[in-house]
Amino acid sequence: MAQIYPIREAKFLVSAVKPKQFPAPDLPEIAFAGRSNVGKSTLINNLLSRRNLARTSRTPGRTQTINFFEINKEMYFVDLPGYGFARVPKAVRASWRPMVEGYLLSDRDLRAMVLIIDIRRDPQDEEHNLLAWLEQRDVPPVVIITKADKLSRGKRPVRAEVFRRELGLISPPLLFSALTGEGRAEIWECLLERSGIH
Ligand SMILES: Nc1nc2c(ncn2[C@@H]2O[C@H](COP(=O)(O)OP(=O)(O)O)[C@@H](O)[C@H]2O)c(=O)[nH]1
Ligand SMILES: [Mg+2]
Repeated sequence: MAQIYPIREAKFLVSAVKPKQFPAPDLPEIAFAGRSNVGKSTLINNLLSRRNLARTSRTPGRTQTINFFEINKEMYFVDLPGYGFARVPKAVRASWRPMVEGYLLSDRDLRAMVLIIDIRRDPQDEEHNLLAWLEQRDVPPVVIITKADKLSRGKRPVRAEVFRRELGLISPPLLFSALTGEGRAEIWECLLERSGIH
C-alpha cells in the first residue's frame, strides 16, 4: 500500500467570497469541486483525518463560499462551492459560476482541480463544462468517483471505465469510499505528485 501523507496540522483559514479575501498564493494548492451533496466535505475530512474540519451538511448549497485550509504549512486545500443544487434560491445558484471563475482567474499556485462525481450518477453538463474549462486554463483535473460503496466491488471498475470514456480522460478516475477508506492512499499519492510535495 502506498505511504500515506502524515497530517501534522490541518487548519481552516478563511471562507472567502472574493479574491481579495484569499490567502496569499504562497503555497501550492489543490481545489475540490463537485455537485452539491456529492461528498466533497466528507472526502476532504477523510484526506485530512479530521472528523469535521470541512463541514458536512444535510442542507446543501446554502453557503456559497470558497473555503481555504492549510495543511502542514505546505499546501492549501480549497473547498469550492457545490453546484447543481435544486432547492436553493436562484441568486445563490447564479453566484456559483462567477465565484469559481473568479477563483480560477485569480493568480494562484493551483496544481490540480479535484472533480468529484457520485458513482451512481452520470456526468452532467456541469462536469463536462468544468473539464473543458480546466483544459483551456491548463489546470490538470483529478477525477474522483465517490460513494464507491454504493456499488458492488465488481461493478466499480466498470463504472470507472464509463466515466473515463464519457469524460474523455486518459486514465480511469480514482474510486473512493468514505465508509471503507478505499482509494484514500491512491488519492494522496496522486495529489502529492501533482502538488510537488513528497
Ligand atoms: N455511502 C457513502 N456516503 C457518503 C460518502 N461520502 C459522503 N457520503 C454522504 O453523502 C452526504 C453528503 O456528503 P457531504 O460531504 O456533506 O457532501 P458535499 O455537499 O459535497 O460537501 C452525507 O450524508 C455523507 O455522509 C461515501 O463515500 N459513501
Ligand atoms: Mg460540503
